[in-house]
Amino acid sequence: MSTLPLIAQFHQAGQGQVFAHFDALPPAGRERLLAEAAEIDLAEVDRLTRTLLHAGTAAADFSGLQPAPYERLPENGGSAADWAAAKAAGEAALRAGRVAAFTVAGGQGTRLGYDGPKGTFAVTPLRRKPLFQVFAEKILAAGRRYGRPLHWFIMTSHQNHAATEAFFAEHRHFGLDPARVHFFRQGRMPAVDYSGKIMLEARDAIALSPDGHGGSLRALDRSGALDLMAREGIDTLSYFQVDNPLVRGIDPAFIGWHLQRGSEMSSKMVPKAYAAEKVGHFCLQDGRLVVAEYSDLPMKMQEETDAAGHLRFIAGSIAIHILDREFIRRVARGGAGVALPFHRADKKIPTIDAAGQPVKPAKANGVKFEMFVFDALPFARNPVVIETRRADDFSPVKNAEGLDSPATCRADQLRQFARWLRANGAAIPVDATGLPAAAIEVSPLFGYDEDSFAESWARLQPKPAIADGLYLG
Ligand code: UD2
Repeated sequence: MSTLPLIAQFHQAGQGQVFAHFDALPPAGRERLLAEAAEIDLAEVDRLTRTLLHAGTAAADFSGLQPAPYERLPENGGSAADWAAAKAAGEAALRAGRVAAFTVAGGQGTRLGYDGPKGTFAVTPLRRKPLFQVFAEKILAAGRRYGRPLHWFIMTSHQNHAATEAFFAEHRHFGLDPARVHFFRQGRMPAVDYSGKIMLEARDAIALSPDGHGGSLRALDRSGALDLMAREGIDTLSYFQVDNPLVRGIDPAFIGWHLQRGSEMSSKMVPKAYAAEKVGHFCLQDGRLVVAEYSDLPMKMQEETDAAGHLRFIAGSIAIHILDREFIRRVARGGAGVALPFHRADKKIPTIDAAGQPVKPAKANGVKFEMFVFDALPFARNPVVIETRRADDFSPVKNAEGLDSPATCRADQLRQFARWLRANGAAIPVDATGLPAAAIEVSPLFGYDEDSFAESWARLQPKPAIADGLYLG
């Protein structure tokens, strides 16, 4: 760490342009700029500029890439006994209070065109519950079921942190104990132009943006979340994204597979629906588990099929993981070659010209740097990938219309509720895709997976008629 004053450090690193307008700023503007500059690790920016910017965008090396093995569901040839043992082990861990939930909610929701933290987006078919409420109720219900209320960590961004906290306060944390809901901000990285200069967004503001969901590992460490987990006897963190209300956020079988194998990081896969589906691929490279993103893996490889005509790289990553607490700490601190790599994204970055006037670029004018959480997998001991049913775990809200939109997610929720009802003997007509005609909704507090649903349904007397507008709460 240099002992030079901050501004001098920027000059020395060739980044003096950050302070070009400093002398003309009012005190509040100076303070803001200095605070933002203090967040920046100049050595890291220099390293990224040399490796990711000036070295160009060399295509990733996919030689020797093999499809990763995974634990198949019993219905697809996996061992029912192994799955039952995993579930029992996961339930024991939940009863022992070893598990916490973790949601990454720092993204901007740009594609959805929704203004506000994405977790506040209304998503359920009848009650229009926001995403955060769906997760909160699942966590509350799982805590009651296993007799140990769960802690829930939520990673926000600088942009949506205050709004997220206010939303929870306004809704009384959806019934959760506020002392067990923990918000923390993810880190930020400066954007650089094509000559490696840190960009300004305004005369008193650096162009900073979230450091990617991979930044969650550092943020968990920095925020004290890992220490809190250690104090509470929690060693297992269940990670999911804010955009996916179908997720089994607390899944005993998944937790059990992870713990029984002594895994440091485990993941769920779904068989890809079609070659061009936009998910990462679980692969083996030099014997290590890696995820090759859809934007990186050449389409020819994505289209390869095996002798039976199935996609060869079939294992799609749906961004659901379990992480070991001390593994997070190790990766966050970046010891002995285990640091997460950064990825570059070329973007149109609003900035200012030499006179301090705003510039709205028409094409990409710089680069942002992001980390991805799945890049931790190659460092993990004994990583496990398990198969899950898409219908039970994955229906994200990403786009305003079409694929992965509020409409497709609503239909998938309705199908899930209808499946649970039918499996327990309720007569509810559905179409060929399993979609019921009636608008129904099951509160996670009534049932958040098939087991908890079956228990509540068995207790329910008299059974309600299935009609439009039925809410089981
Ligand atoms: C991600 C995965 C993709 C697939 C898909 C499943 C990447 C690069 N790709 O695609 O392989 O698994 O999800 O839905 O991850 N987030 C933050 N901070 C950030 C950036 C993102 O918290 O700086 C959160 C964001 O709030 C969201 C999640 O990470 O919950 C995913 O972000 P995304 O929408 O950028 O990922 P996507 O859809 O490109």
